[in-house]
Amino acid sequence: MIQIQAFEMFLSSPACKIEVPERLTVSHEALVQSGLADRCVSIPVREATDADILLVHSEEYLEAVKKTPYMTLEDLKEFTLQYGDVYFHPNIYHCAKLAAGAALQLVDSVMTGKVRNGMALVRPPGHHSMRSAASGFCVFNNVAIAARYAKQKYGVKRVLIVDWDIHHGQGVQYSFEDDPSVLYFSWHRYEHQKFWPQLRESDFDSVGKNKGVGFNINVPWNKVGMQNSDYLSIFCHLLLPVAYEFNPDLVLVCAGFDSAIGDPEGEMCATPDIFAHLTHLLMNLAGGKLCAVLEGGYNLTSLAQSVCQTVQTLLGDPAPPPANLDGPCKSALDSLHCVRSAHRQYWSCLKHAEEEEEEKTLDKGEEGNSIEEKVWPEPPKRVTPTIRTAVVLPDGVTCPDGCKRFSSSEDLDPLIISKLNDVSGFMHAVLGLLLPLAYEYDPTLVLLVRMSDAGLCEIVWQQLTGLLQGLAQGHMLVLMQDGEKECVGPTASSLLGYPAPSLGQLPAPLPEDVASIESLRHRLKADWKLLQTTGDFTT
Ligand code: X5A
Ligand code: ZN
Repeated sequence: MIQIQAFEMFLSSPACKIEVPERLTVSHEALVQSGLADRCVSIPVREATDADILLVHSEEYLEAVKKTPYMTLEDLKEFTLQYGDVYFHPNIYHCAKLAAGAALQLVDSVMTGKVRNGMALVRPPGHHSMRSAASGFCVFNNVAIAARYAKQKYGVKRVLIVDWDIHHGQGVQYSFEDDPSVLYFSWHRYEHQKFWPQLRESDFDSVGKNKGVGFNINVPWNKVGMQNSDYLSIFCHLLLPVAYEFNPDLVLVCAGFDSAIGDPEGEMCATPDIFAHLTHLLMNLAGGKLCAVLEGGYNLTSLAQSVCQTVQTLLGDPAPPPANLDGPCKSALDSLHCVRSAHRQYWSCLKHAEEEEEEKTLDKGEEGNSIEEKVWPEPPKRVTPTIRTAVVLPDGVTCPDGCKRFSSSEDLDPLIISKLNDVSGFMHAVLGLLLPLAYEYDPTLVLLVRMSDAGLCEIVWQQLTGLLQGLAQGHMLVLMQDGEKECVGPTASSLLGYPAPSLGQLPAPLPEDVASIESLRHRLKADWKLLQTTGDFTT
């Protein structure tokens, strides 16, 4: 689902050099050129109403912004000066209402089941704007408004906001700081508070307040040049375990692509194809209900490629193999370690996280990854298989809809994937051990064997199959035993790309399971860099 909000009129030369209308036109053009636009349902945009905007912003602020279309350029300039890094054009109030309204239309479409998921391509962006202030190119907080709206209109109990934009969405943080029903996760260029917006409260120790304590997760990047491995490590060892424990009813993504290579603001080195994986990994949460809303992204080439990667994954196409997963850098591991330590008291999946050492010295002058390389290959051409799923079935088992039936041959010798019976322990092993290992191994085929005595409930099995489809370009072979006939349907559903049902709020994993998983992780982490969770080899 795509919504384009493209009109914009700068008088002569743009006041802002990077947050430009071309961001939307190149993104849309790339979606059209790649054939992706045709496969999306277009949802009409609407203006957010005053009531919508007031879900997050103050009446005084809304009234002030309302006056901007009638101001003289002089007055506009002066109005702008009270805020940081934002530009008011006579038309921006209108555009900002449409940007927020587009996010709400997307929420409506996903919550009513009109579409499974979607992306709203909007500007101005939203995540920096606060209750009574514009900031960082943002006027209204599109995603924060969408979260409150979903709670109010659909009774959504828990909303996960994943902010993968390279700036800290301080506006989102402030909106939900003391609200345990909205989990806000943000990673952002920080450089020990040297990078905009240079806030003390963007650091890892801002964990939320009052009832919302534990529900604000900040991952500060203290170096530029972060790469695919750094992003994937944070997902496997922090965001995903916490997200599964939180069990959201809806996932909103502050989808800024200034976290991709080539971006002049972010100066990071993650390639556009990483967004296929970030998206994929979130798609089995909340029964697949995911709304991505564009935030930043200022390198037009990188932006357009990243948007396509995200949309193609939302459409269900297999993800390309992620480029250069050679392990996280020291600085990323230090950040990961700090966040896990700060949150271990709030999340049972992090209970085992190593405690913060007394005087951990960060960044001993070690160089981060090089940012010299600003040229990157075009992401590999992604395929849409004509037949997505084939099944080989014994007689008497009906072929699930949407699958192609193959005739069966001889018996197959099954392999054991895991003996863990406890759901939390199992998910802990999948997210913290199996996924990072598998990503680093980069298989060409995933062979998944279901043992009849595995004791895995169907939903966990579907989660596993769903998550592993991010590997090997989705090439997966599932072997099942005779006694598992009732699981053919759920398995096929997952292979066909239907999101797995939610697991419910996960209890703490059994200590003995955690202990065995952790000891295995420790044994393997010397050889498998994506298994590391700290920069210190000995812990
Ligand atoms: C949405 C977004 C960036 C503001 C940068 C100001 N804003 N220096 O990416
Ligand atoms: Zn940004």
